[in-house]
Amino acid sequence: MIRKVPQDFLLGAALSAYQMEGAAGTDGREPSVWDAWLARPGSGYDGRAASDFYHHFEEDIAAAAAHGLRALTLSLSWSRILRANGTVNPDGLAFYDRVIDACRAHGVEPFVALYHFDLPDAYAREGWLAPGTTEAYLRYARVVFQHFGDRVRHFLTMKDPVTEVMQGYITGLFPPGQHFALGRAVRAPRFTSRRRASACTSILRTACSRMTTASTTCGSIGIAHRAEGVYPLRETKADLQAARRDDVLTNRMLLDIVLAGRMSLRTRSLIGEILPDGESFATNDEELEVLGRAAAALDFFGVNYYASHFCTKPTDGTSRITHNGVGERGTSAYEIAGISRRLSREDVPTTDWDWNIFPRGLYEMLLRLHEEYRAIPIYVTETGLGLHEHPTDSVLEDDDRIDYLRQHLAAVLDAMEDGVDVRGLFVWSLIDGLSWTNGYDKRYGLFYVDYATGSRFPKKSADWLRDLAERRIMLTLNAIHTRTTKNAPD
Ligand code: BGP
Repeated sequence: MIRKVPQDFLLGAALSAYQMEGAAGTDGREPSVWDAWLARPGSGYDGRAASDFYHHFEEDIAAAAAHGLRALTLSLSWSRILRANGTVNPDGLAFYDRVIDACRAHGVEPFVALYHFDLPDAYAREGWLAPGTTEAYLRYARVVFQHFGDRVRHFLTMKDPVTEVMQGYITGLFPPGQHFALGRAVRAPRFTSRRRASACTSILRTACSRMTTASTTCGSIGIAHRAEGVYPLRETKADLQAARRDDVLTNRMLLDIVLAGRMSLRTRSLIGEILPDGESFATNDEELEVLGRAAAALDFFGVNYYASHFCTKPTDGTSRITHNGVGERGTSAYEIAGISRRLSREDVPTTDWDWNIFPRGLYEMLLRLHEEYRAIPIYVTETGLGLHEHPTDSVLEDDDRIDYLRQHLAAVLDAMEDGVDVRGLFVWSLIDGLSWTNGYDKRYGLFYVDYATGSRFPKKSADWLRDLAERRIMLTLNAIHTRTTKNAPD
């Protein structure tokens, strides 16, 4: 089947500061929580050098442009820009000036995320649960908007807070490394969303209104969430309940807050079901007013999508997580008492890291956002496939990645045909980089990075994307996304 990709559909790729920049102690960058986290005994890898984007950004951005990519999402490192003592580091701003100038020189639109997991270490103690952290974030946001607002047209306040919260408070795989702290997992995103969203929006608007002239346009502001399908493993009452409970924690709560600016009664009742005894959950009028204003002011929504999840009833009252961090298929386990146990389905292929490859989940999530929340422009801000890769003479035939991208782009085109306003797709990732919980052996890049020498070369997927960007025509298999199962049904 031949699919046409609209000319104005943005094809891009994504990067993040901590995973790619390296140069951890260079030009006054202060420590982030990830420096300390990966320095703990037995961690096995760290982000000190990463892909050295810091010294290779010109080459990387030029290569992206030469492969037809018209946009990049990149995150800024907060601890490069604002010091713990509250002063601005001019060298940090100067680095990102050079990056943004390189994007503009190559005709690549930068989508700039203020934050992608790398909290400055100065706020490690209570993290996002401490009011001081959000105050500091707002000071940082003000500096960023005032400095870059005249050149950057798209900002993201944050990438993927749900992953940060789930891994930080449930699985213990991210800092602060807590396990099964459900009360905190529910409080953290709500608390930070409220302040962050409202204040960022108003700061950006003020900065923009001051700068908007005949020759500049006011920037748009969005947020990206990992929004993945959560399905019952079987159509039984118990599995449906497990899927609903899993979904409220990983999708529904945040989608309600960010897109609707309130939590429906159904959402609140589901949160009540999963909270442990003694943990309360209440919203007040002030919070609802702020959330409502922030949701109405959101200009676009970013969807990060990698996999979907199939849920069944937990086996007993014990939570268990076994992380497959090395890519040995079939070694992972995920079960949260009182919520769900995630399993694979025989008919759904998985990656070496046990992630279900399920493009229909992306199609159905896009439809869900469109049908259940307000119509808002959507970008798929991350999607991609992690692989073990071993090139021969600077050639890497990553056909599995091409298949993955083809199927997921087809899912997006299907959703667009069904009325969803999707404006573009960013492949995770432009270059190979650090995978937070898997190190450097799980590669996602369109461009291969030799970590020993810093050299890069395009993989077959980069050439495939260049061809797609030029011809705007793609071959796909037939009917892979037929909408048969409702996502996390009520
Ligand atoms: C997303 C993160 C990305 C990236 C991706 C792949 O949640 O926002 O930064 O890491 O997941 O995940 P992983 O590296 O664990 O395979």
